[in-house]
Amino acid sequence: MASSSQGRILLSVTGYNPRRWLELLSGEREVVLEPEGAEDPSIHFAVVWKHPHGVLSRLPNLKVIFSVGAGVDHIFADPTLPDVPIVRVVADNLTQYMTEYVVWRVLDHHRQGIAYRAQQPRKVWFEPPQPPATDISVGIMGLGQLGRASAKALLALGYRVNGWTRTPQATDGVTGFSGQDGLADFLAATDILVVLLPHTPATEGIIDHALLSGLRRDNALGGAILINAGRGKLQKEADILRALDDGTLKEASLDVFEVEPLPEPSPLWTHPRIFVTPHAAATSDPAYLAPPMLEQMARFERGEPLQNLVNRDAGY
Ligand code: NDP
Ligand code: OXD
Repeated sequence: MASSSQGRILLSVTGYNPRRWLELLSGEREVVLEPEGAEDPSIHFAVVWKHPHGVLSRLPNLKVIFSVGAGVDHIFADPTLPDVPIVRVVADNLTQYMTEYVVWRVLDHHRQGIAYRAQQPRKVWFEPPQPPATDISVGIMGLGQLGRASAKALLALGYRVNGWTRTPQATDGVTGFSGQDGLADFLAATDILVVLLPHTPATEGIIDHALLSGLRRDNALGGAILINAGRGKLQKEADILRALDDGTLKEASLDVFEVEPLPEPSPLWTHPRIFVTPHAAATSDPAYLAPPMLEQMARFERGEPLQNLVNRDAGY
């Protein structure tokens, strides 16, 4: 039940219908749906996804920004972003979705899903080479909340797993590499590349032809595979197409794109060796994410520390 002493929430979501967020958040607090609420001094919290730039800096008493997603590049894109703490999503439900996506895409490429889907309409009865998971190395760029859980699931299936991070990390069973110095060795030991990095100035455009050329293609799968569920701005799509055409890459699964929704004329839609999903690897389900967000607001008002804070310097 909303009380007048509580800070109000500005809900600013673009790209999808905010109705469920509105219903759930307003069960406990007063919520103002942007574009209402400009300059409202009683708004202390903003819950945002791709908010219009400028709306946050006009709130005189804004205390905390909550991202409805794990990624916060959509928040840092605002050049007028006020200097208040930013909380991002870390939730079992989201992690579960991403783990399912990664395992699904790795298994599908490994078990020749693309080849079989091409064979079936032609009624071809042919079994391509089938290496065991233990002969395949999956390299995960970004071993954070989502990368670590995906690594654990892949290890349980028998894959060898490498991880690449900004700072050195130790994850059970994962061979770790970090920084620019570790990148070439990480790629050279990787057959299937899974990208779960945030989009920051340091990672923008990192998935280019030169990087893909570093992957191990003389491998049990007959070529290197790319799976990107991090952000579209990490990848150079023209380079991915070139890499598929010149044999640098065998296949790719892409959930995220330089421009979203993926424009209708994009050749990625129809490439026979690319599997496209519409930024759906791990959906933010308000039924799971709104309650902990409200709990954090209550904790903050009791003077307790916020959890899952974004590091502004690192940009994620
Ligand atoms: P975390 O912040 O928990 O982890 C980020 C990881 O990336 C860390 O391991 C970090 O390294 C690493 N990293 C960051 N910058 C660099 C760099 N410059 N060089 C090397 N490694 C780097 O994020 P999550 O795991 O929660 O989420 C990752 C991303 O997944 C999100 O930012 C978002 O973009 C994307 N996402 C996509 C979804 C979808 O549906 N497609 C859904 C949810 C998230 P270190 O360990 O050293 O800090
Ligand atoms: C996220 C996303 O960042 O859905 O959570 O992309």
